[in-house]
Amino acid sequence: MAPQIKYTKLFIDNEWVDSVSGKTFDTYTPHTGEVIASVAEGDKADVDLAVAAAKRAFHRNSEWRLLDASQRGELLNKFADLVQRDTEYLAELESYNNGMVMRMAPMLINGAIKSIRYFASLADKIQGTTIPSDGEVFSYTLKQPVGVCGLILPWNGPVAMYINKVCTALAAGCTMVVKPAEQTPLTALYLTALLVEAGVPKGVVNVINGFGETAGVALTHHSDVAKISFTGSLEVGKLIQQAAGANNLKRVTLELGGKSPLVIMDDADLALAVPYAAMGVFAHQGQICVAASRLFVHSKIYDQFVEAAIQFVKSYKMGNPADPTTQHGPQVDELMMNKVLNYIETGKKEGAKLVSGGKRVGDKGYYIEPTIFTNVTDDMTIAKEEIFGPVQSILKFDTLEEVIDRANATNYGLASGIFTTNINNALQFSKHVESGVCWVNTYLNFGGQTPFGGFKESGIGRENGINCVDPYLEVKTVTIAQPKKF
Ligand code: TXE
Repeated sequence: MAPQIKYTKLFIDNEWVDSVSGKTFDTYTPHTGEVIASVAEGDKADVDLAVAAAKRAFHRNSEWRLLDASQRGELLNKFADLVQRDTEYLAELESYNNGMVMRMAPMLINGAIKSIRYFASLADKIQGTTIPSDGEVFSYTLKQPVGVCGLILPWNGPVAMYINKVCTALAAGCTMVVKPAEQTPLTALYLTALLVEAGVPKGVVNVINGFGETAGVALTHHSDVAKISFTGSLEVGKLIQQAAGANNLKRVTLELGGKSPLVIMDDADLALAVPYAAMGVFAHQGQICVAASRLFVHSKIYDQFVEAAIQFVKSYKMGNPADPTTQHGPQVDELMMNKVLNYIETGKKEGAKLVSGGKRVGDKGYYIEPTIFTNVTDDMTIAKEEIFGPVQSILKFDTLEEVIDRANATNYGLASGIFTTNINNALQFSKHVESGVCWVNTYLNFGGQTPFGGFKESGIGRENGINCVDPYLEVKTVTIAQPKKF
């Protein structure tokens, strides 16, 4: 049975409201392509109201600013309890609106709950330093919340992305306007209702559903927004950086795409490497920023690996993401499905060898078979551009030196991985690979405790980890004269 949809409006100053224009837009389920709800569509006028509410909530005498830091932590822990209480519903709603398979959605939400508790634990550990300045003075630093934040979310992991950004900003003491992706607004709205239930004060968290070109642009150009945290495409990341430069020099955190290399050495344990390589690129139908979309396999084991990879993917069960036995669901929407199918056609035209999958399945919903290309070379489009779909491109290499250079020959630098039983290979690769995350004999291993973000054009800044609140803080140095004699 489809999950009940409870919230479809905008959320401003702790009220569920229609948009100023009265406009709405439809949201769909990727399983069938059918409309499942009509959602209030915010644009500049609504963003202005939401930013004004967030600004009031940031005033030094507001309820929020007067909370103890430890009370912010308590609020987040209460929120974690509520997300835990409603995990099943949230997972079903995520799956319904986004197409994430039910084998995965509750797992991700459980991970996100741990992250909330981790961020909660940081709220009262935001500390400055005392500084031995020269002269008769005493200096110390204060770390203070940056102000109103604009949090722009992608559609590929709506619950996890909301939790990451909102809870980090709350731990830091900021107020915020959230813009969920237009494809997947529903779980963000429900999570906001849970924050209200947990007791978040008025105006601290506001949510504006809407499109990037209208609501997103209004937020990134707003002079009362002190910071933007964005996860999405490289193209939009660059626009956000430009918008920040064009007006008030907002602080910007960007988590963008990737073309992540996964290397399988000839000494790798293939019983481990084959399933991890498949999961690395097929999990969530390839719609993950760290997808292992360039799979480099050593020439000595190339044929054996390819054969095992083809056999492995045959066992994948495709179908309705709501069925808990389904491993492979639909792409998020028609646009993304067609984009991926185009990449598959380009791969064939440019001479890669299609050895598995490659086709759309059915004519309802947005299903694409898990697809494997062999004989892929570095100059091919499918080896260079982010596909964001279930396409495994297998390339051949001969030496570690060579594969490190080839792995780094990209403008992206988000994730990487190596499977090897030789510690020196692992150490050399992890030292020289240009990526924000490097996995050795594992892949897609995340946690609130480990920093996450990209080198090069994969982004700016890090989320998660002990310093995750820093991008939401300003450092203030206070220097006080100390009289010599008294
Ligand atoms: O992303 P967009 P799209 C990559 C992936 C995918 C491609 C396009 O390769 O194929 O991006 O996906 C908002 N100002 N990733 O089109 O447009 C938008 O409303 C302000 C990687 O969905 O970047 C949404 O909320 N905001 C990725 C969010 O930005 C704007 C996750 C992301 O949308 C805006 C998703 C603008 N001008 C896609 N334009 C990852 N890193 O995980 C759009 N938005």
